[in-house]
Amino acid sequence: EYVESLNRVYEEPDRIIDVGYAQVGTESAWRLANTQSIKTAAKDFGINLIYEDGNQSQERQIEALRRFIEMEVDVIVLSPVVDSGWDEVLEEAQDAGIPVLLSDRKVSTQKDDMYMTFIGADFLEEGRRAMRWLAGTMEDPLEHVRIMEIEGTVGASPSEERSQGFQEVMQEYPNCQIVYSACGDFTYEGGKQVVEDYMASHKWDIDVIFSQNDDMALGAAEALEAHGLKPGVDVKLISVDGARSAFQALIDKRLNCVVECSPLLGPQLMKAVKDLMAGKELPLRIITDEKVYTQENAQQYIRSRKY
Ligand code: GYE
Repeated sequence: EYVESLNRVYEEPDRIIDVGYAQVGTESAWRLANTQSIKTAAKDFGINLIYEDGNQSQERQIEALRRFIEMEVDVIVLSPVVDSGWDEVLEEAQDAGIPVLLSDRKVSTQKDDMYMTFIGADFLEEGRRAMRWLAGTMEDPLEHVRIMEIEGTVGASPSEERSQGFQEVMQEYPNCQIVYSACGDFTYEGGKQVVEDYMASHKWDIDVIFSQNDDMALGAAEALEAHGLKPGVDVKLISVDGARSAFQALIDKRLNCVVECSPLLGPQLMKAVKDLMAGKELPLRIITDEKVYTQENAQQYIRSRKY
């Protein structure tokens, strides 16, 4: 279906490739680093990037995709804010012969040939890693652990899969229980609000907070401190992403564990665009390499952090 757009490039091999890129928004440190990585890589690869910020709204992202189709870009890159509801517009892109690549987050569609590849992290594994770390810190395996989960955007693949992975491992520890779960929308303010809301109607009885990103974890830490609790000591805090601010929080002992999720997808993404336009076959899934960081090793790694 994308032969038409490929032909345009084959006929003029020196022509610059136009990529329409629909980003989620500016909700987190991760996202800002992700945008930067993609913009820089586009320049390095000599690709013309048409950037659209979705401001965390699917509607805005769909409008952006329709503009890209209208402009007849060569390739569309989508980081979908939520995973469902894309069938119609992806069908339109397919009908126009424009290939779509997914960056960072996934979509769930009726048909499975609606995109060329998905470049991003293994969110399920990130969730499992978070719970495995917690299990490794429990001195008494029968110790009762009350967990608060601060979830990212509702319906986004990282939120759903981090939860799922965490719970999958948690099942092996019947003494561990998620007693409260609420959405913080991947923002600092959102994380803070979840803790504030809980405080407003409960006596504090949480041992561990599993926050699905750094910004929400740091917001939660601020809220705990405002109520005289010490994050990292009175409440264990686990986070995902690995932004520099989270490394600093590990060093300051306000955070206990960070499961890495790299936003530096730009080079892989632009390489995929080039390969696609050169008629090469793309793997259906490109996964990034990630680690787990703690108070013990944060100091050693903080200087080499790129985001
Ligand atoms: O963890 C969060 C961001 O989709 C993996 O989105 C990404 C997530 C990331 O807002 O910080």
